[in-house]
Amino acid sequence: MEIEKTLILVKPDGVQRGLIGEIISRYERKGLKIVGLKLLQMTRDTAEELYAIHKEQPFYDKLIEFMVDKPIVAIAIEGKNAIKITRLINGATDPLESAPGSIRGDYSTDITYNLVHASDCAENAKSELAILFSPEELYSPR
Ligand code: FUP
Repeated sequence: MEIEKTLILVKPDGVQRGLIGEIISRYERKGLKIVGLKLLQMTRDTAEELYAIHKEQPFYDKLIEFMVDKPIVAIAIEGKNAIKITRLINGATDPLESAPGSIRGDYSTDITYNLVHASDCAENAKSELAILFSPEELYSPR
């Protein structure tokens, strides 16, 4: 059993469409624990840091424009195999592959405006959490 922390973002389309509660409830119902939560607007610098790995991709500029200067919700989630499980809850990136029952499968038909982000491996989860949260903003038992 692997207890992991991961970063989830409710992207601007999820906030704008009034789906924050619906989206968060899916991770909670699964039994994952919220250990950090806030609404914020990412600066261009933060978005570029988060998506640095995609810098050479043709969709990069559109992705950055979509993500900056609009409200998003950042969620730090902890639980058994949280990285893999949150990505299953989110559904596949390709809207033709995202299964009904997943967040993207139920609420999105678009590969860019796809409601949620979840870190894809332990290394990225650690660095992405550090981009969005200071250590004091994350719950840890005393
Ligand atoms: P995911 O891990 O499912 O969020 O997806 P990726 O890491 O493959 O891509 C990161 C983000 O780039 C996606 F959430 C949306 C965007 N993207 C596009 O806009 N077009 C593409 O063809 C692929 C990804």
